[in-house]
Amino acid sequence: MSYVDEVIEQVVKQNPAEPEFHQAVKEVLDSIRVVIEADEEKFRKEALLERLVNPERQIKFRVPWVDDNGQVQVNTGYRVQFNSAIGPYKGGLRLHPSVNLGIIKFLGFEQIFKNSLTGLPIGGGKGGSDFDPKGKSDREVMAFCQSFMTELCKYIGADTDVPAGDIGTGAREIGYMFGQYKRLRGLFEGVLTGKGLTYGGSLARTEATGYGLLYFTEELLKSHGKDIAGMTVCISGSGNVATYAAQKATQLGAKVVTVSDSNGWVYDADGIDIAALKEIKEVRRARLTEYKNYRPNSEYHEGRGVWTVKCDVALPCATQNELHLEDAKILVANGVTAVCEGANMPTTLEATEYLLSNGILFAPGKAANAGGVATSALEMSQNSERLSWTFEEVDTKLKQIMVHLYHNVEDAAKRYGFEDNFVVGANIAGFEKVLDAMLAQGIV
Ligand code: NDP
Ligand code: 2IT
Repeated sequence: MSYVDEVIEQVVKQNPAEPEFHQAVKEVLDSIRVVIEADEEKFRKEALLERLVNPERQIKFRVPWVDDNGQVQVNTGYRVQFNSAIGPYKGGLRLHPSVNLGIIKFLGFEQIFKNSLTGLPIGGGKGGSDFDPKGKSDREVMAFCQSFMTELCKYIGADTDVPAGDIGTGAREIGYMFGQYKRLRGLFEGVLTGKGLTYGGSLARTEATGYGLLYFTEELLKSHGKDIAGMTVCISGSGNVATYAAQKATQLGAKVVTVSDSNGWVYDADGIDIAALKEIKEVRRARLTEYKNYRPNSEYHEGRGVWTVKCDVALPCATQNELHLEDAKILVANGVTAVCEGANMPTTLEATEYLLSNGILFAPGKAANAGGVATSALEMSQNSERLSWTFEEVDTKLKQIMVHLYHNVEDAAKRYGFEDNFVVGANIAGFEKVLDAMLAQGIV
């Protein structure tokens, strides 16, 4: 059996009940097969792949907190410090009831290659908890965040591991966590990114993942002789990534006709009203059912359905495995040109294969959504030099990073004979730098 297949089999056997982690490992190892097989015996002897798929460290801890009724609640906290070959661990914290070790490991594994692709010195990590911020009071969220950080603060630091936001973790949660870290460790340092602007946050970090997704998509289309202006775009999700993807797509002259949440989805033929979306989601923390009050001509539908709407560009921006094979078939039948992932691993392996084999321009999340973590690294730089850059400075750097990233991925795919396969291109380009650093640093 080939070394790659051996390690895939081992991962499945040694980590049962972690299907998302298996999925992420299979996709990456399949893509880098050509690199490994060029020198298989050397890599096998070095146990290079075993070292790649085993986190350097994984921390699991109890998070007790008191709810508004005086009842003690207990959640589970995680931080997986996956790979520090090219820099301190970097990656978000997900707060969602579906969180378990396998989900955090898949996200941490993806983050290794994504962070490498940004060209910046950041390693891969991820964390979170099965705590659900939805429907909780601000005091309950604060109580959870303080308890979570009371344990997490032992393992992180501005030069060791720098967490940030992800699903369920926004500016409010980062603020409470930063406050508690500072109080416990006595350090005002860039230990978290996505901070508020008055205490070390970076301008444009809020917008960065969505904006970066559109800079990438625009460059991808441009390189294929197409212009995003005038195109119809379907977006799933209505959180941080979806909102700023919708905003930038609209600014670039495209028309965004859908957004969604875990209950249902909105179709607005005239183009999503970004101001209304922000007020509903960011200010009022309400549900998308409210959107109709702002735009009476729009439609609200219960359940899934975003991918049934005819579009030129599809941007899944909600969560993993939200775009299935049936959805891919409808998108192709409706003449979609590009599918670019704002979320992490939103497209199932079968759907990805279907899109690729039908000649759709498909951009995997680790490339297309890297603008968020890239801007986090820019926030770390600003914190280190104790300066803050203007919105334009950060946004210009973000755009340069995404355009460069696109061409790097495109070149890597071409170099190995997989032209226009950006899955292979992203995995190889991300892996090459990590591989070089791991080999140089010896057996650690
Ligand atoms: P938010 O919490 O701001 O928004 C998440 C959105 O996705 C909400 O609309 C939410 O709906 C929806 N959603 C979450 N879980 C599910 C589910 N199981 N089924 C259907 N819909 C769901 O998160 P972000 O926008 O920050 O993150 C979205 C995706 O982008 C994630 O995959 C994340 O890992 C990825 N990402 C985020 C980055 C960032 O900088 N924030 C950077 C790179 C990637 P509801 O409100 O109903 O739960
Ligand atoms: O998936 C991701 O890249 C993020 N949630 C952002 C991580 C970060 O450190 O900004």
